[in-house]
Amino acid sequence: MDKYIISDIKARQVLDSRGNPTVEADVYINNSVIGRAIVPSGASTGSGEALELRDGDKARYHGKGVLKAVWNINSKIRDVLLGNDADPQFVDRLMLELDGTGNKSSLGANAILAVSLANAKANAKIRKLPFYRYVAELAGTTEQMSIPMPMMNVMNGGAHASWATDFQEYMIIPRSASNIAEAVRMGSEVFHSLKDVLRERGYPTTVGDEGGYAPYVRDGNNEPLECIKLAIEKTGYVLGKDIAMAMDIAATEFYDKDHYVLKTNGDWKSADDMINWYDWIINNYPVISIEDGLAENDWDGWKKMTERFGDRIQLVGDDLFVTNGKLLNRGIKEGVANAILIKPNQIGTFSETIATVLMAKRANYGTIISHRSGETEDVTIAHLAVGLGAGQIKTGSLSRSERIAKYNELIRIAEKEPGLGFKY
Ligand code: 2PG
Ligand code: MG
Repeated sequence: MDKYIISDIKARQVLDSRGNPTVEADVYINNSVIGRAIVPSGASTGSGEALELRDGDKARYHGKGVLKAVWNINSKIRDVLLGNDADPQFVDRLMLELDGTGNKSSLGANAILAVSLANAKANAKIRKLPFYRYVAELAGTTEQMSIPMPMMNVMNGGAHASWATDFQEYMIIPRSASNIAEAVRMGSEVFHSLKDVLRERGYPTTVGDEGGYAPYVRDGNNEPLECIKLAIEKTGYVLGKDIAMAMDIAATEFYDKDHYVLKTNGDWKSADDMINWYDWIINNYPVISIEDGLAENDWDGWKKMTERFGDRIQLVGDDLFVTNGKLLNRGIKEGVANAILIKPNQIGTFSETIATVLMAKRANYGTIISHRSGETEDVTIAHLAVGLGAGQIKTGSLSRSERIAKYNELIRIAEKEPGLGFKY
């Protein structure tokens, strides 16, 4: 057996797609290969997420610098890992022990994840495997590998677009596509038709953080659904059959103690009101997936919502589960949600991310590997989605290169692996 030893680690501060600092790490194995990873950053974050360490020095980057996290890598983490076996599980365990907190607040989840992913990628490289294949071997999912069906976020609202709408994401799912190139083409065509639909209504076509259009629509939260419907039909696709819709409500963002307060018009809504609203939506539009329809602490509401729609549509827990095995386990036991959004930086290590995906799969929960609203050119999530056979990916609109980079990587992977298709 070859021995794979960590021979060097180097981290630096770089920028994400919003122009905020984030952590990039390089991990060297056997003085020969380097794995590199950049950590993304969320805006609508769940309270249970692992801690993203920021400097808080108001004089630099408005307090958002990550030099402490970078220093933690270049000193503490490097000291512990250098000369050690590069096995990802082992490396992640060493970092968790060094951190010693429940939420990675000592070293920072951004520091830990950058090293964790960079190390995993270096492991793949030294074995001369594409990263998705290495992930599959490690997770035991080689037989389940597939190309993920994308959920494309063509209209942005909420915290990603200065509250143009209360609902955060309006997505399209090109479900009749037979391969990823076709899915991307369908998505791009609808995205451009949507531009015409919005122009006809006199709306600007500037985009939000994830590259979707973000107009302050006149008719509130339902109008984007109507615009997208028109765009799908205008492009010549059959609504629902060729292209379905999905939403991320991100309801935690407008939850206040025990009710929901819409920021666009001040309306108060109970969980029941929200559930009835979704009922109307899924009866009028081909919405087949709703993420964070209720807030992360509204477990009673979530239970009702799952009882009501759980066998009709996909109900995705994002802020609710924060990629955390303990919270997912509670969801499975209590019959809450039927799918989980997977964001490596919510939990903070490569191995814990894999464990959560495997737990969800065992419980027959849908799995969607996801970007963050603050992204980078790093395409690791495309590989995770393929290798783990997650089935679905959420990586933004059909504009802005940090989003497109993941679609482009999926096109390359599919070309290399003609035997892999959608398993969705
Ligand atoms: C979400 C994500 C990604 P953020 O809520 O699902 O779309 O947003 O990264 O801001 O949490
Ligand atoms: Mg979400």
